[in-house]
Amino acid sequence: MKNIESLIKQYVMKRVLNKAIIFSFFLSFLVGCKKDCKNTTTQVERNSRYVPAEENLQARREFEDSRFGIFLHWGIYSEFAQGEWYLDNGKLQQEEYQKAASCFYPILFDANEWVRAIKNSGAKYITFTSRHHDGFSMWHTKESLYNIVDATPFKCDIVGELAKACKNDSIRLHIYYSLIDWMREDYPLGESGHYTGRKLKPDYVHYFQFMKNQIRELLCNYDGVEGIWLDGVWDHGKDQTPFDWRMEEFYEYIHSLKPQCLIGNNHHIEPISGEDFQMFERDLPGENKAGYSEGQMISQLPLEMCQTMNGSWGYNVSDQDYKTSRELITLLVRAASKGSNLLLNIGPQPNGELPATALQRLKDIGSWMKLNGESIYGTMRGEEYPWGVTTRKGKTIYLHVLEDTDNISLPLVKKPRKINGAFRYDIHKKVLTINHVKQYDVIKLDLY
Ligand code: H79
Repeated sequence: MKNIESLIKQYVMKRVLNKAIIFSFFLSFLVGCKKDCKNTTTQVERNSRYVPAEENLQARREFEDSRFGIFLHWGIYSEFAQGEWYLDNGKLQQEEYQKAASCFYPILFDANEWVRAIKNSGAKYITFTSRHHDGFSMWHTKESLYNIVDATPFKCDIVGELAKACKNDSIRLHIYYSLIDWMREDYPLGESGHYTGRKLKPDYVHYFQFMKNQIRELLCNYDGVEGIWLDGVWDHGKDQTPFDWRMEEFYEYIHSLKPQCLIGNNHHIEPISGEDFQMFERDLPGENKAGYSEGQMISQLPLEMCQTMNGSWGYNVSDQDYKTSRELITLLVRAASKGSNLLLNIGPQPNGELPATALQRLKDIGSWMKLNGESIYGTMRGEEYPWGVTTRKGKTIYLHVLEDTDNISLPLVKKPRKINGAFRYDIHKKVLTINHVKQYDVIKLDLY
């Protein structure tokens, strides 16, 4: 039986869990510590042909400092409300699926409202699906009539609206762009998209040019597109003759248009020359629970893990399995402690609204970030301990206590010249008792 005192302690603990604790040291403590370097490359990676421009390196630093972004999967697939793979999963015919375009009219869509809600969550960037595997373009492309302006009654350039809203609210915009196309004849059929009934006239030279033209539109016609997020390389992962996506050429083209544009590719392998950040799908860097990151080494580039708020990317009406706010905040903290951004996904509804639960989660994360953002933004990766994780910035170590515990131990790598003090971040300036300093190798803190 627990006594009353410990019950009270547990109650208090639950209320303050996830609150960061500042623990600050003098610089001398950090000298010689391996972890004291940013992930951002300041020089060209070994064996790399790509030399990032100065403005690209600056963009990498800003991106890395931002630590938190929101992923939006929105397209005509949202109308079927069964996720973004429904064309393939549902084995739909092309002609039937396309009818969704003719009735796409998201009457409640307001780019400014989306951006406001996202900004208030503390996120610093948005990654938006300009074109998913179903090949439907969410901007007024001249490369195909299968787009939001020419093929829907809505006739509103969604990428354009978002770009304006992001600019107004000073939030970065990245663009998701699928390398797969389940509708076009010239896309060489891979492992997915076999049931659409389209004619197959594989012509990668032609398709590659189409993609380049589309990317040029996205980068040059809209102000403020600062990143390209590519997806689909795995579609040709099992080809007998390795498929040549000509990605390095693609990257060169992108950087020739906009040197500062950050390129990432969800190919589930280590970055190749020309990429500016490394991404991890549904896993923290170094983990492979979702099964996409087997053997994927962690590079020196900025890192980004993407994860869903519920279990789906595109709106899925039957998926109410949302992670709790606490789980999402913990994920953000853990990502930061791995030196990684978190790109957290929302699937907007076909009526143009963000789901109410997603909005609530954004609010909760925002409240937490207002108080504790200092321990996340602009931090470097830290360490993992039984009680939680750390992040670091300059002379400060932020301790994120994620487990119920009354006291914690922080092993020190090097003897600090002086310890300034340990503060409970949530109740400012309350100095914690340092119970035990044994030759400066372990510091023990009583939390209550
Ligand atoms: O946009 C979201 C997803 O639609 C897309 N990436 C995220 C961000 C994505 N979908 N699937 N994947 C990434 C990887 C899954 C690959 C598989 Fe398959 C699909 C494994 C089995 C089915 C393709 C087809 C590879 C093997 C068969």
